[in-house]
Parts: sequence; C-alpha cells; structure tokens
Amino acid sequence: MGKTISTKITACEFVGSFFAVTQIPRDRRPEIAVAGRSNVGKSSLLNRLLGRKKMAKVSGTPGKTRSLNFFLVNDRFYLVDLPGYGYAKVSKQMRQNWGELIETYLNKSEHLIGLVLLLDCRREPTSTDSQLLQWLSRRQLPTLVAVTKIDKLSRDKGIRKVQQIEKELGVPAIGFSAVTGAGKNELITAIHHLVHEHSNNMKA
Ligand SMILES: Nc1nc2c(ncn2[C@@H]2O[C@H](COP(=O)(O)OP(=O)(O)OP(=O)(O)O)[C@@H](O)[C@H]2O)c(=O)[nH]1
Ligand SMILES: [Mg+2]
Repeated sequence: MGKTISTKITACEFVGSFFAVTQIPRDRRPEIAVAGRSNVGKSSLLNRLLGRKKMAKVSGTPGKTRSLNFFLVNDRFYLVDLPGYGYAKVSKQMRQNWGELIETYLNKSEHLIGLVLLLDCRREPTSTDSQLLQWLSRRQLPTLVAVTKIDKLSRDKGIRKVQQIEKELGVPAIGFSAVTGAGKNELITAIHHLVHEHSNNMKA
C-alpha cells in the first residue's frame, strides 16, 4: 500500500545562519531554497509557510537577509532563506559578497533538490530572475514560482498575472500573500511533492 504524502508542516526549527557554504548542515537532508530579488517577500513567505511570525527576519528595508538561513521542516527537509539579489543601495562589496554566497550555494550544495523563485506581482521579472531560471532549467532543478504580495491586486488581476507568468516563463506559478495566506496550502503541497519525488528517485 502506498504511503500517503504528508502535506502539513507539523514541526519546524531554525537551524542557523551561515555566511559560507562550507558551514551549512551536512546531514544529507534535501534542501529547497527560496530565492528572489531583495524585498520580494522571501522571509515573509517562509514565516507564513512555517506558521511563525518571526522565524525569518523581515524588514521594509531591502537587504535584511544576508546569510543562508536554514529551517528544518518535519525533521525531513530544509527550507533555505537566501539573501535577495539586485538591491542597489548596499555597497558594491556587499552586493558582490551576497552574490557570491548565493552563487556558490546554488552551484555547490549537493542536497539542493528544488527552488522556489519569488516574483513580485506588481513588477516585471528582472534579468537576474531570468538568468536564475535559465540556470535552473540547465541544471534540471525543479522550480516553483510564487507570485508574491498578491493581496495588492484584485482577485481577477491576480489570477491573470499568475497565468501570464506561467505562460511567459514556462514554469508552474502560485499566487501568494504573506498577509492573507493565499496560496499557502498550494505551495506547501507542491514543496512536499518535490521532497517526496526526490526520496522516491533516491530509492529507485
Ligand atoms: N502586502 C504585502 N506585503 C508583503 C508581503 N510579503 C512581504 N511583504 C512586505 O515586503 C517587505 C519585504 O519583505 P521580506 O519578507 O523582508 O522580503 P525579503 O525578500 O526577505 O527581503 P530581503 O531579505 O531584503 O531580500 C516587508 O515590508 C514585508 O512586510 C505580502 O504578501 N503582502
Ligand atoms: Mg529576507
């Protein structure tokens, strides 16, 4: 009899903030990273998914998350909050450091099994967003897009925006709001499916 896939988050734990890829946990649990431009809502999305208001640091000022933040979910997989990219107002040196940290993590992490790319519903994807998507598709890494701050659009406009992004980028997209919780269950289910598929592939 097939085991049913759990689609709930029953436990989560903040494991640590890491400033170098050499420091990240080495216990071989799969990792799913949350990426996107600065201020798009990565940390807010994680807090909403994890059901904790202050698990990940949120701020109105872009550039809040500066390290790789690991959250262990259901003792089974990690969600990783990444620094945002494309924030112009930090020093060139800082931008370079974060860029390198994200790039090294994406290139070197052996247990990264998928990525949630966040796009703001009121902005067009940037060239960095597109580069990241191309890189993910070359690496054949499963990708989900979350269209964030969907509470800022009317219901109809939100639905149309999500459809437009799916069509343009060719990846599944989910409208999400950290304020109302819209898209939360759908995104959690999609993440659990990634983890489940991965563990099935490992067994095969
Ligand atoms: N209305 C609305 N505001 C949101 C939503 N998600 C995030 N925000 C706001 O957007 C701002 C940035 O949110 P963060 O979650 O810190 O964004 P981030 O992508 O983690 O930013 P960095 O860590 O700086 O890259 C904060 O002021 C949040 O309150 C949402 O779904 N709806
Ligand atoms: Mg953040």
